[in-house]
Amino acid sequence: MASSLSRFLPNPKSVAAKLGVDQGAMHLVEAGLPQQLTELGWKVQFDGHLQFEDIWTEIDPPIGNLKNPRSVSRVCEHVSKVVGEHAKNGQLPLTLGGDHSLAMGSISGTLEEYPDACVVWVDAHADINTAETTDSGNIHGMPLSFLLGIGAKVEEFSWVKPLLQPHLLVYIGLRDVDAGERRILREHGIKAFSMHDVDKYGIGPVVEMALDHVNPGRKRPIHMSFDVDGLDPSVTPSTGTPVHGGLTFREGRYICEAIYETGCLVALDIVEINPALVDDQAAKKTVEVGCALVRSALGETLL
Ligand code: B3U
Ligand code: MN
Ligand code: MN
Repeated sequence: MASSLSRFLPNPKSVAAKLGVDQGAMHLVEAGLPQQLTELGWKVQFDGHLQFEDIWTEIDPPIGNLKNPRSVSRVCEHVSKVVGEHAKNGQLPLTLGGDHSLAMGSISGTLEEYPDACVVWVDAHADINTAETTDSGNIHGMPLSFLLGIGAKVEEFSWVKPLLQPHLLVYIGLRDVDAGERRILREHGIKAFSMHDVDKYGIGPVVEMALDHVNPGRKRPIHMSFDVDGLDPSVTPSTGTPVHGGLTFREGRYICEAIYETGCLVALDIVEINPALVDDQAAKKTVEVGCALVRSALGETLL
């Protein structure tokens, strides 16, 4: 097996409004993730801690109400090139966040190499606001609208090719979706399995239905983008925008195991771990859960 471990670590002036999320990746690596993957049989190529000091700019006034637009755009463009390069080499890029804006880069990189790839997005949030609908101006609440080409064009992000088709995106775990986002999901017929669906059907059938929607023959490459706030805050407390009523630890791992079992996974993101939040014990727990999710997605089995 060949794999690559790509890391995303922006300048301490993080792309997220809450400082500290840039440290998530560092903590996952220091907790031993590369060794854990080596033990699973992966040949891990670690790209090192990408700091983006030369890319991040202190003077970055909002465009509309988008925060840090130039810095985020440049960092994501860089991530897209790194991920695209690894994908081209037949490696499986694992991108560790950092906040979820980075998926704009990682998914762009995946789609360059695998234009027919589908996206499984695990999250409490839909991250599909546009420049017009966003209230917060946080770009981590918007990456999917750029990838889908929905909403007003923002010149700064013109490098993002709208290569993702709405029927190739599916969500699992949603429970905090803005009114404008609901409208977008409805208008574009985007399939979403909320926590209501997980409660109603159980996680096994939900993953099956999600895959039947985006990948009926299980032949398409899969990019899974996993926001740890998809899990319940009791499981992953150290994250910027926790929302009660999320996935259990087992449900989260089950999703990862089931995606691995398809044999279609070509790229993975784990994002939004912020070790600066809550306390050290919470951070340790969240990082351990993050490592476990990655191991499950990359082939760790229970028996
Ligand atoms: N939808 C809100 C909240 C949010 C989205 N993603 C996160 N928070 N992490 C927004 O800001 O767009
Ligand atoms: Mn997210
Ligand atoms: Mn989220």
